[in-house]
Amino acid sequence: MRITLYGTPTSGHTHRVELLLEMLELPYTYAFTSAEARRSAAFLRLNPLGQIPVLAEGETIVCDSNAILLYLVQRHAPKSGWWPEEALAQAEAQRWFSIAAGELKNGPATARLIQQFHAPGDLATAQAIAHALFAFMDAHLVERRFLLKDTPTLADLACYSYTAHAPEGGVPLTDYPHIRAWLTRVECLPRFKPMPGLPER
Ligand SMILES: N[C@@H](CCC(=O)N[C@@H](CS)C(=O)NCC(=O)O)C(=O)O
Repeated sequence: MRITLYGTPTSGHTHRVELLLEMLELPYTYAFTSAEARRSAAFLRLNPLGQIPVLAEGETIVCDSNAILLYLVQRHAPKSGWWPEEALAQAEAQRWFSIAAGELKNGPATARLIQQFHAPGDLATAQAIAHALFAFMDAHLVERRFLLKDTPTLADLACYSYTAHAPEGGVPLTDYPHIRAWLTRVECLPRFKPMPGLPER
């Protein structure tokens, strides 16, 4: 069944889904969905929250980036290791999904929206949330190659894009060597595709 991904190239939420589609080698059509298009009646029928990304596969519609990641793996690559099988590892992966939708969104993603795209908001607060998260992540990655273990999982894809692009929100990664090494490991995975404008670090 043909897959369509609704999103924009500069949305980190969309990018994490693109990464997985590329890495699973699933063919898909990209439907560019501008901010105006997200408010159209046709798009609101797909996602009443008016948010990208949305994934359509035949009659199946899945909204929310992390939900889409899980759907794609369970539907197309259930034994691939992208989502762990053991109970505690699943809980840890879910924790990183929550961090991606919480601290990562409210910190680096929001700082980037304010600084790069002139969205309203409190830049200093978003940057402070980002630094608190990155201090935790950097310590977490001292003894790990990836967020859960030694092989990549959906937790890494959910957290990659907005971490790599944090400098666009005035949050440099200079003080976080283990995060930088982890970003490079993700970028070395087969079929990795960058989000446009990947900052130097
Ligand atoms: N929890 C959602 C959040 C998605 C989200 O915030 N998307 C932004 C773009 S990155 C959006 O569509 N915002 C509404 C808009 O810009 O009109 C997810 O993970 O997919």
